[in-house]
Amino acid sequence: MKPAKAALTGLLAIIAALAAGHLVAAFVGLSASPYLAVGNAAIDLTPSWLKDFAVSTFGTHDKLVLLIGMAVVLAGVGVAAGLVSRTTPTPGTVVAIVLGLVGVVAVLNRPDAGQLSVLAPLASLAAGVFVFRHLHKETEESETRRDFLVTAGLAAVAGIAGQVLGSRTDVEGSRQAIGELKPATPAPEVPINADFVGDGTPSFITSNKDFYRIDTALSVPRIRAEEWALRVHGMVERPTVLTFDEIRRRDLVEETVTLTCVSNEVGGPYISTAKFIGIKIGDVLREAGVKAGADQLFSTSDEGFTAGSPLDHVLERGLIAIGMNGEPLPAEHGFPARLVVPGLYGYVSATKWVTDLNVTTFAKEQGYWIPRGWATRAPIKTMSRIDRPKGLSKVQGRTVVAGTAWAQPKGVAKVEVRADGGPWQEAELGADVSDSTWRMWRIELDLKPGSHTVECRATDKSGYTQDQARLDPIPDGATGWHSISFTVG
Ligand SMILES: Nc1nc2c(c(=O)[nH]1)N[C@H]1C(S)=C(S)[C@@H](COP(=O)(O)O)O[C@H]1N2
Ligand SMILES: [Mo]
Repeated sequence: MKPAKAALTGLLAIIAALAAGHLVAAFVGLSASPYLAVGNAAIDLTPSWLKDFAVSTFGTHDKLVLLIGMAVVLAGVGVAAGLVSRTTPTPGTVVAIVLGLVGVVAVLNRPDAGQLSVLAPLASLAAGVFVFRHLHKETEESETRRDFLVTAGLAAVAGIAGQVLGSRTDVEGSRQAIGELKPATPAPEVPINADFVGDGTPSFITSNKDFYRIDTALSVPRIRAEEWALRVHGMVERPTVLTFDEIRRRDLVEETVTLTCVSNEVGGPYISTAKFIGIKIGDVLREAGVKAGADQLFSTSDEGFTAGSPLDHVLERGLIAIGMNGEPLPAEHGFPARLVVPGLYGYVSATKWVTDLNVTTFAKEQGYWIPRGWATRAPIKTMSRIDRPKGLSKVQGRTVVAGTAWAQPKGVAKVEVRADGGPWQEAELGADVSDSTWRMWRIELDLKPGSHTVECRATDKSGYTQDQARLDPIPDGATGWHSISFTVG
């Protein structure tokens, strides 16, 4: 086969593969497009120095530069695959399969990928192999030219159709169009002595990427901000509907809040803290005029999850959040909007992808988890957790015990630690950021070589000390003192 034809065969196979995947992705979520998924994977895998370089060199065009760079590399691979397949189509076929599998892996690793998303890279794999082998056949020059033109035309149509259809549900595009969210009232700076990361506590603010995640949805709901609206109705004088733009045009507040999951075991990981940006639910409900007798705010999400919160608590503290740590909410954390209510476990308050607020009574409506055995009312329990030493670890030298404690919305007043059932000793506390957040602590213990067990307990600002009795998370949250056993070497 002539080199020019061989090169073009490889190039067209690549283009057809990408276009086919992009088209299928339009139906299963554009983030499943192998081209975009590989790009996103590249972004996630990029070391931060290179990311910083890219941003400082290309600014907000850094993503475009990446996509163009990928296109150039892929074109090169296609041409090379064609050229090494001049006598037999086998090498090019192998390249098409390998690239297809890279797409499969990239798509399966997307956090927002739905169950069907693997269909998109599989379509790419099939299209790549088929087109390559079809064009590779020795045919008359005129027939070759026709086949090449038809392939290029079909690929262009598929790619453009995928982009147009897919962007209807392109959440990332919608998120990015929102740009920076500037709160009129920013949260106070978190002081550097709020955590003891060096001693093993989590960082005070959890990054969006590391924020714990709990939801019942099989795939992340994909809602564009432009198409989203929040209905406010029920026992109110003036039912209303709020759009995303109406919310963001209001004076936005920013609050640092620790979210906590009721299903957290003693010592468990389902707790994280972010700076949430939004508006007060209380303002919205007071404008709507709450009628006498209502005692529950019943919130419903786009995909059907529901939560019922005590109305008085929500009027005082609840937020309709549209931002998290300076960005629009990530899709997994409820984009375009969610509820955040300091002091209540997530399952009775923190509805993500929220679309409906019904002011009602507890007698009338039950949230998603209530018929499944969980309590109707679930204020967060005063708790503490040891983060270091790790269980069964070996500690050399002095023993620093460090962890976190929480009692939203009361706030943490004291954390005590004891070793081997001895006397309680008061730990040093991190800066008191807010009663709606966790509080880090640390203490140095003088322990002899050998095995030891340490326990911790928190006291909140109401003077209540957390319960020793070990209770399971169901129905309204675990209790008990966290304990860790380790060896001093
Ligand atoms: N739509 C929806 N919202 C939801 C849930 C859910 O399953 N679906 N889970 C709730 C629970 S149990 C918790 S603990 C918090 C967790 O929020 P996160 O995933 O942003 O950490 O969201 C709450 N909001
Ligand atoms: Mo939860």
